[in-house]
Amino acid sequence: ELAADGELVCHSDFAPWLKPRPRNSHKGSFGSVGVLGGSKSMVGAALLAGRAALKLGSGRVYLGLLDPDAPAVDAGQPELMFRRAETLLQTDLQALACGPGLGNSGEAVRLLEQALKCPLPIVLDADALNILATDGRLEGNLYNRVAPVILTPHPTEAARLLGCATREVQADRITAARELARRYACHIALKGCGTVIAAVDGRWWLNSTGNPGLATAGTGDVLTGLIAALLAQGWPAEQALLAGVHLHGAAADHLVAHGIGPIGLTAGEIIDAARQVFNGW
Ligand code: NPW
Ligand code: AMP
Ligand code: MG
Repeated sequence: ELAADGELVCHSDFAPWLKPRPRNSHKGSFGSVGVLGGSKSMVGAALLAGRAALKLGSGRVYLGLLDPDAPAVDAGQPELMFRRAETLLQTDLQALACGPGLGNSGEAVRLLEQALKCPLPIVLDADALNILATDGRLEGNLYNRVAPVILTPHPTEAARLLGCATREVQADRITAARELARRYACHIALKGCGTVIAAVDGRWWLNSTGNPGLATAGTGDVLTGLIAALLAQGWPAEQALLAGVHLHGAAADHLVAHGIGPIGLTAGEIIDAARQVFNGW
């Protein structure tokens, strides 16, 4: 029932997972997301991922920030709960998002290693990918995992993971995405204009939603949070990835259709638009 090789991502790829909320549900019914990231000067990236996870329906969202001076509350989103980065992984969670603003300190490497050992579905983005690309020891943690792993590299992160140049990734994006899926035994979203999604088993898709309004700081961090929210709500990794990428682009298209962007569209605005589009699906 899923798309064959090289199909465009479409609604029917994940429609069976778009379920109405049961009347007797409660916050525990919709999973808890943990976001690991936010080192000095990049706390905003983790906040964006956490806010996106919250507004895509996670029952609870916990942030584990590495910056010791980071505030203990998000004044713009006080629903988010804060943990010390070391204690985040001891929280009862259903999905993890690692990487937004994580940095590449020794502490970041150690925490990522611990996160990969947790039996939870996990999205790795941004600096988690950069660490994976530079620290050969971590790759082994991916192969014997039972819970799924999703990598969401932009072209330069993909190039680091493949040990090649960005222009080589861009010259054949489909091959690059499929090679990443094979090498790292993960589901892949190779981001950029026309995001390519590759599943571990070799199948791949192209996403047609999105526009250059997304070419601004923080939009990738938002995508990470959207996907983590679906994972925490029990979606299978492949459908969470397809739906998250499609929704992220559709949210940007919705904003442009309403005259908000492409120029000056901000990552935070994608979050509310994604919520609106998702509730209409
Ligand atoms: P160029 O040079 O711009 O043309 P990095 P990062 C290239 C956090 N953030 N096609 C790009 O190319 C993240 O979460 C924090 C082609 C450049 O060379 C990370 O932790 C924010 N090339 C950390 O910052 C908001 C492309 O990639 C290189 C491309 C670093 O992440 C911002 C840059 O990549 C940010 O999210 C494309 N489509 N896309 C916050 N508010 O706290 C990218 N490139 O060096 O990995 O830096 O992506 O900014
Ligand atoms: P990042 O580079 O990690 O912040 O991620 C940027 C996000 O914006 C990814 O989801 C990209 O696919 C998306 N994006 C950036 N530029 C474009 C574009 N020109 N068209 C469509 N999507 C884009
Ligand atoms: Mg990014």
